Amino acid sequence: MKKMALFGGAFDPIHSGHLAMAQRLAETLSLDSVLLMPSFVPPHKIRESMADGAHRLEMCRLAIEGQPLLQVSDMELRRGGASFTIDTLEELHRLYPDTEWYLITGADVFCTLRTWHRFADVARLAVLCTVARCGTDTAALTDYAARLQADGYRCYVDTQPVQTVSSTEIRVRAAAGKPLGGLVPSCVEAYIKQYGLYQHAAAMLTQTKDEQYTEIIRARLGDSRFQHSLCVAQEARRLAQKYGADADKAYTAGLLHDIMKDTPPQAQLQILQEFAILLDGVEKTNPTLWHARTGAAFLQHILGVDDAEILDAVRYHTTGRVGMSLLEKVLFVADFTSADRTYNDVDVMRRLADESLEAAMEYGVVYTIHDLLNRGVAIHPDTVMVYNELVLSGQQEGIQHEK
Ligand code: DGI
Ligand code: FE
Ligand code: FE
Repeated sequence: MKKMALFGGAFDPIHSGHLAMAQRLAETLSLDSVLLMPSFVPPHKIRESMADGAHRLEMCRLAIEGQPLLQVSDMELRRGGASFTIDTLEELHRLYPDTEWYLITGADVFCTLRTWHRFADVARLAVLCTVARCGTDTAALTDYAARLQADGYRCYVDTQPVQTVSSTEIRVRAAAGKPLGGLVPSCVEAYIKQYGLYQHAAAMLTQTKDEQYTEIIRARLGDSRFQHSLCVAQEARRLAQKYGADADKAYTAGLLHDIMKDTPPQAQLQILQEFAILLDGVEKTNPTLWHARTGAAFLQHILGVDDAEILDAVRYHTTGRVGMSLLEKVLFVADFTSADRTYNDVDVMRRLADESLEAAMEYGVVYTIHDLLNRGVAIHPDTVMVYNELVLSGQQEGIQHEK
């Protein structure tokens, strides 16, 4: 049986680190060939500084010249639309029936494999492989692999590190007109120069965290959900300024709050499992509630967001809870009053949001509970409790006013 590996990625551009990984695994696993496959990037997800598919493909072709074990495939570029790795693996299995497949990913991506669309099928169709990188944490990698193996998945980690190369650094150097000094093969360097690729990349050096998060949610969300997130971020900042919450945190929380909203339930279940998050009874029955839990976990463990207030604001943005912080309330209300919202009572809600956060919250919670009752859907206990809290404190105020 032949042994082949799929090595997918943006390859923006392909560099010496990619090539070293491919060669290393080809040798240690005695592969017959490694297929480099540049990914299609949908138009609304393209960064300004990104090279288009034809260029990324051509650079891969140039880079593998004279290397018989490496091949390039334009399968995903030709397919168009964002491809899931599982679709590609299934097609490869059809095209090359008597082949044992390996899947090569970078070390950082390897540690997110369980969150991939139809991960169990991916792992069934390919042995999951990666190579450690100089200066990164090999223990984390081997731990992750050990847990995959304990669950019966086939994987392979080459712990002898290869050179760490950053595509970002290459793009930034290209933008500054600096030599790429061996980070890419010389033919690729000449190609980048010839076509003037990455001319806008210098801006990325000064990219703020929020700009990076914006790129991340742009890549993870459909267009309307992405627009919604931008609108909630702006609205959360405005409300934070009005009510004295931290406006920067509010903006960031708004950007990130729905980061998992377009992730299929199956993939969200994997995240829940991965980070040992237990759902309560109502959550179990209602997948629309999961994105708040998986979102907070993804932010904390994968994006490295360490601000507990932001994490809680995301975690409770759908159900609410008793004793919400100012930031939690701001995000909760902003999700109702953002510029993209068009439901019937949205102007009532916006007017209330300008009078009092609590009044707006109460209106929003009542609106949601009505909707859930109409649809015969269970109401999360946190939503019931925050409703009671809001109603009771409203009455308290009423009593004090009368006195
Ligand atoms: O993610 P968004 O669409 O921006 O808004 P969201 O996170 O507030 O999600 C709202 C959806 O969650 C809405 O369809 C109602 C639904 N939902 C289901 N069960 C509950 C619930 N919302 C609350 N607050 N409480 C529930 O028990
Ligand atoms: Fe949400
Ligand atoms: Fe939302």
